[in-house]
Amino acid sequence: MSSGPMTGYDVGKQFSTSVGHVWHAPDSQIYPELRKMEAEGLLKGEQIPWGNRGATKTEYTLTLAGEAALREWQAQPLSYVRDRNPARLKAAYFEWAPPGAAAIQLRAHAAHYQEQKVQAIQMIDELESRTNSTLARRLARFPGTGHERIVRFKIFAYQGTVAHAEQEIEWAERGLRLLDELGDLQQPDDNR
Ligand code: VNL
Repeated sequence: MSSGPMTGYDVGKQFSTSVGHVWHAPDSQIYPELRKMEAEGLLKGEQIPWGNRGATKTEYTLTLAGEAALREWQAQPLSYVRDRNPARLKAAYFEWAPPGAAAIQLRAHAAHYQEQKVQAIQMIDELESRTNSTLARRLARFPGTGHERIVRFKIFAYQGTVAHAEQEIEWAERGLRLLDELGDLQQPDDNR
């Protein structure tokens, strides 16, 4: 919305090619959230023509109160939650893994983050070249003097994603070396 007026449909489309890479939200959440934000005065909904049969759709625009809420959000410290990491939890109990299962997990883990890394690098390219459509829309609404920082902050966010993905790949590889060292076949001693 801070990149310009949008319908719920546009939000879903833009999301999937921009901020959705760092903040996943299901499509089903979009329309109720837009209505809630309108009720809170953060967005203004307007009926605009849709097709040529007199139908309309709701287009939302960020209000001044909505902009104030964005600044307020940036001024607040993040609250951190304690870790709940399924991959780490599972790894901690690999002694219960059937033969080969731990290695399969770790290879899948590395593959997942390899794909995430590729996508983040691709997004960094789109941002650097300013070809990403959400970014292009956003830049068109701000004077050129502000463009550099808008782009740099978005690239900065994805650099975090790349670094994290690399870290996860290294961790999975470390685990595979460990399994190799341990023979991968160790079953838990059944001392009952
Ligand atoms: C934007 C564009 C944001 C592309 C993105 O992710 C992105 C934007 C934070 O202009 O809001 O990947």
